[in-house]
Amino acid sequence: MRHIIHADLDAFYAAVEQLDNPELAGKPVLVGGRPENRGVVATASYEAREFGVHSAMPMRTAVHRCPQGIIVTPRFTRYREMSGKVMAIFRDLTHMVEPLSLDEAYLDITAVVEGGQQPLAIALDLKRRIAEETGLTLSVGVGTCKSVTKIGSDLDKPDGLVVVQPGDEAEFLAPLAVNKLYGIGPKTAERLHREGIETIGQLAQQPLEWFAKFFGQRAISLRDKAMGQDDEAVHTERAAKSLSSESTFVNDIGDEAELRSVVDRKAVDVAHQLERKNLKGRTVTVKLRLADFTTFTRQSTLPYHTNAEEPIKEAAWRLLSAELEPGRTFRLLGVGVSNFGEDLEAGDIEDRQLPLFAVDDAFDTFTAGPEDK
Ligand code: TTP
Ligand code: MG
Repeated sequence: MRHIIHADLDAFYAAVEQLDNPELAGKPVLVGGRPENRGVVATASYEAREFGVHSAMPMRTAVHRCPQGIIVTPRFTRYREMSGKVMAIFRDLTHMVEPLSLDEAYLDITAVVEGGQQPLAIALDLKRRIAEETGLTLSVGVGTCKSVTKIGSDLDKPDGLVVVQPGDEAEFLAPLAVNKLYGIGPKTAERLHREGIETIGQLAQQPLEWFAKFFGQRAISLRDKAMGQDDEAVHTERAAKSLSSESTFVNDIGDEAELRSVVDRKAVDVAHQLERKNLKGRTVTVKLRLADFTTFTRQSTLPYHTNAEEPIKEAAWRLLSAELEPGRTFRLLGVGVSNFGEDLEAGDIEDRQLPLFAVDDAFDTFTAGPEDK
């Protein structure tokens, strides 16, 4: 049997701001872009959440709901630094840590439990260390599988602690709404409601054939999760799946020539990283942050794997130039390469003679999303 902790810091960006500026302690803090720049809320302190403010809300709406809210511009470098301290404390407890974002991780504590410590004592000790050594508060879910602990850490926030004893998983999940299950978004929840299924317990009672019809490929995995029996391991030290290089500018850049030279530098940097690691990739991604902190990525897949500078530069520039608009300025620019592999027939020289782009361009957009997610 596994013993797992899911740990997630409370109101992370806002908590760091309150920690660094004691005048903000106990006050409604809105971290994000300015309302006049059409900024969005990255996160809000719990004092501000009482007014109905939440992540990804336009700052204009947030200010309307919570006029006394204090707007703070995000400081990503500082958040990354604090995240490093927190993850180091996690790794001091167990080397089996799977970070999910800057403020969130799964910890496999099986060995610690087998060494004689109680899961509850381990969790309390972890919360205390985080508080004492960083000044932040941590919410923790403890249990025998990932899906249960992830729900647990969220249930009693802030400063939460939920321990689900072995054997109690299904009973713990049963009364909760289906949308709490990882993998069930609003659309699936709506489809389930139409079938009369509101709770995880009602879902777990359905026969396997029903799951297969309703969820297709995901049937087994979702059934296991609904029953509190998912068998997913905590994945540590994943091999790098992408390499990237990014810069945040002191002054936002809008000038085309200047942007082009930044893209070229970032592309060369990534190409060198690939070469040093003896890797080639097919997918080129640019990451962009606008003046209002809206952050998004655009990507394009090459018809072959490469670590050559030119095709990466060209692909990145093509993606960025499609995003240029009069008056639009950029605060951050990054270039990444992923989708690693090797083409048997294509050497570096042949690479350059192949057509540059395939058609399966894809993109995803998120607003002031958590970094590195
Ligand atoms: P979360 O852990 O989702 O949120 P949180 O830590 O602020 O609050 P909670 O107590 O509910 O855990 O995300 C961590 C950080 O990621 C958050 O502080 C800010 C950032 N973030 C965004 O920038 N945009 C978003 O839409 C979300 C959800 C988070
Ligand atoms: Mg959090």
